[in-house]
Amino acid sequence: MSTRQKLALFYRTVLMAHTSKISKAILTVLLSSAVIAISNQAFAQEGTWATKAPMLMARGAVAGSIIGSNLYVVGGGNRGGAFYSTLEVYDPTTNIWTFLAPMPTAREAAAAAAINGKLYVVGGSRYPIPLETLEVYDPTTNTWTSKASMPAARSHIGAAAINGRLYVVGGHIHYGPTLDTLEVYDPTTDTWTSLAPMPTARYEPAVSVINGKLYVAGGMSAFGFPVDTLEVYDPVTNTWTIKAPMPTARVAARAAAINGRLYVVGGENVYGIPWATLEVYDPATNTWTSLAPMPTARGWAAAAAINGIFYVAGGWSGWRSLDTLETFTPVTAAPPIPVEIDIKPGSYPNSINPKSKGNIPVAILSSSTFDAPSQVDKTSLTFGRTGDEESLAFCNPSGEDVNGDGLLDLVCHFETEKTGFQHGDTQGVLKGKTMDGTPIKGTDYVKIVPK
Ligand SMILES: [Ca+2]
Ligand SMILES: [Ca+2]
Repeated sequence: MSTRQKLALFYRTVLMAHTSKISKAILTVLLSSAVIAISNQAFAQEGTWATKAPMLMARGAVAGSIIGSNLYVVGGGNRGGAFYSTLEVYDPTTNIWTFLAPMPTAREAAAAAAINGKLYVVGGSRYPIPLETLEVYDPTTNTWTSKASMPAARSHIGAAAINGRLYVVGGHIHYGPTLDTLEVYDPTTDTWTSLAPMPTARYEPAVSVINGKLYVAGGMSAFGFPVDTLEVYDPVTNTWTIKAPMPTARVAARAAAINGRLYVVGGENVYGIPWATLEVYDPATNTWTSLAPMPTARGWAAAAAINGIFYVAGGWSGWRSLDTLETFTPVTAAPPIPVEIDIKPGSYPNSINPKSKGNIPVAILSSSTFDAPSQVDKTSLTFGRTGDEESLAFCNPSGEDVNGDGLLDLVCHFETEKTGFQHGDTQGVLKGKTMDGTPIKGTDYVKIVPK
């Protein structure tokens, strides 16, 4: 028996659990240990979870996407073999769900994305039959239309829209192969095209788009294990890049992009135990951070971001189908307040010899609305060629008016050797925070000597 078959057997066991009090007790113990493991870890909060109105119908393996500022959730099933055609929409401004025209083909484990105000629902499964079906919902008419089918049927896929085209990745065929397939659908020609296959074949990945690139995280590998893999596809070059793996390997997690970062939530481990885990990936640093866990551990949900808020609807927790809607609102870092600085106050052109053993004085100038000596957190200051250099030596204890405008300015000194200046640099950058934590940033001209 293959690992996947064993896993399928495990799911069947889970499905039967509601008929067996003993199995249910065992599963409850497993779930409790998972919860304890989570609560023992430390998390950076960096945002808050809230519970919203539940869906009108509980379901997992459900697909979802955003049109306008509303969340559309479609299809899905329970773990007892039912498939649904149900479409419902959530309006965040009213916290109300509404049923809409059902999808022509009832199915679970499909994927959905929005293009030009329409909802595209592709693939999926009527267990054990995978589907190539593509159906499109138009909210303006509350009607469905069938479009060109995928070249081959597959379920448990990921999908996302980039530049008006629908990208569909991975998936599998029940009792058949796990797929690395990437195909794109063009609504303007109603045609499908095959693209570079994903490096790691997998099904039920978490998928989203950042800066026109397709991010694919986690999923179930061809070997029947959840993976932590993050791979990114660039449609411009038709190439894949492997990025830093997620801290938590998982299948049937869900992703959304907020402020250029990839949030991945929930999913299941190899035993089908649901995760509450929320992790965020920053493409700028290629690093992952663990955030506050979701209130309800689950996989197989529908998820999307609306106006910077991550919505997670429905899903499965063990054998149970959920109608739960929970939202995560990240704390967004405030943009830095620009401050005026004078490197080497009173002198110009601010010549700096990077080999000097001395310090560079930098004045942070006050204005009518900003009192630098009292408002700047002196311990927070960094200065150099990027502004992130930890080069602070000391700040003068009392303010001094370096530009003669009658307002006392703050003068601090930075160790030249730690500022990182190089020949050719023309600006110095100072960063820091105010006493209440608001970031500040200032720049001034520098001339690096000798030439
Ligand atoms: Ca100067
Ligand atoms: Ca001044």
